[in-house]
Amino acid sequence: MYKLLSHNDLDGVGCGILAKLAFGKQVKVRYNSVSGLDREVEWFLENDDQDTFLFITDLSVSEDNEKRLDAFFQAGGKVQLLDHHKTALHFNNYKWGQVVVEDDEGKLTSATSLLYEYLVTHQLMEPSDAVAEFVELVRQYDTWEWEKNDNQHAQRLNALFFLVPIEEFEEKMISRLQASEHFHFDEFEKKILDMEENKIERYIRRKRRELVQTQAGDHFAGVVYAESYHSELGNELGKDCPHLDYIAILNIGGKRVGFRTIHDHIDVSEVAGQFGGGGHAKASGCSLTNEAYQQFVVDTFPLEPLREDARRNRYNLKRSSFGSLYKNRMEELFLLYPVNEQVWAIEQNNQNLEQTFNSFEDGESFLKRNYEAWLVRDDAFVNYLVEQIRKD
Ligand SMILES: [Mn+2]
Repeated sequence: MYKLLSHNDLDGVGCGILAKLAFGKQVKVRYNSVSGLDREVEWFLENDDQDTFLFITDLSVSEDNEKRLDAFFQAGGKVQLLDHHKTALHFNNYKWGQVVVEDDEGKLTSATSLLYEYLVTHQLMEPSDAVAEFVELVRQYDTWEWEKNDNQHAQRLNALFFLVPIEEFEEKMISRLQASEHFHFDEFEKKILDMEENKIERYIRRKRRELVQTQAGDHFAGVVYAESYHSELGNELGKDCPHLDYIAILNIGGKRVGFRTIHDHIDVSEVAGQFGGGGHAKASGCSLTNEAYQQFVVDTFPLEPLREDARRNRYNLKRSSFGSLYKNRMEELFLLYPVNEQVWAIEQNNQNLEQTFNSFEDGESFLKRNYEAWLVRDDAFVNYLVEQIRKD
């Protein structure tokens, strides 16, 4: 018999799917939260058949259980821990531990990709194209490589994982991977994934209209209230407002703040760290402490949302050699225009600002950080041009 204890996210469940493909009815699989694993390991050591081969994937155990598992192993027990998190590297000191963050070719790993390799090299499973494709989608999602590669299949696989109950997801994937030559979504799945994508798009558009801008320390932050779709929101709002260093997403009910950035020069784990939280460079979070509450809720509550740039213009376009026209809430007009190929300048109400910029993006960022200005619609642009002609 085999037992697999794994994480309850897509990568963890990917491991369960592989185990069931390899061992069929000979394996019992249980999915756990990060904090729930240790109890399961203790239960296994105290109650389960000691001949059972224990796999632990995508999670690592406490120090106490590390010792217990090693004692179990030394006494002839069969156990294999497979993980890809940096924080688990010390399990490589054990014969029963294998933690790989990056493979020999420098590719980031996932628990599912490590288990697949393990099962194939130990001849516990026949390799197949369909399974390899599924494993690669899970790996790309778990390592965020899908974003760089714009791998929509990986993103959709994770969306599907959240749309259906885990048991149903498992069952569907197992029968598909057994029966098909290539991994694919069926027609019904495509339909619900499309519906979900439309729903997220509408949600993000609504949230964009609620986004406020604030200065927090050295950074400019966008602040928005949202309970769901934090990654998608952080990504889309960040791309729509590249002048913001990061997006702070407030979940008041959960008393939490999430931080997301699209910029390589910003590390939002440091931002979260200032409030006692943590995470990764591109995604982090903290509890809504008094300080965080003051900074992101109290101080920003009176602010008006950031206006959106006109999207359907034909004439007043960004990076135009004639200049692009912006306006702020005080009805002041700003023309951002190229002086030559290297220099961009800004005219504020027909007066040149002192600063010049190396690129359109730098100039726009300056306008948006300092004036919260937005690209005006064509009709306002035409009025402006008419005014200019009259003056001349
Ligand atoms: Mn993982």
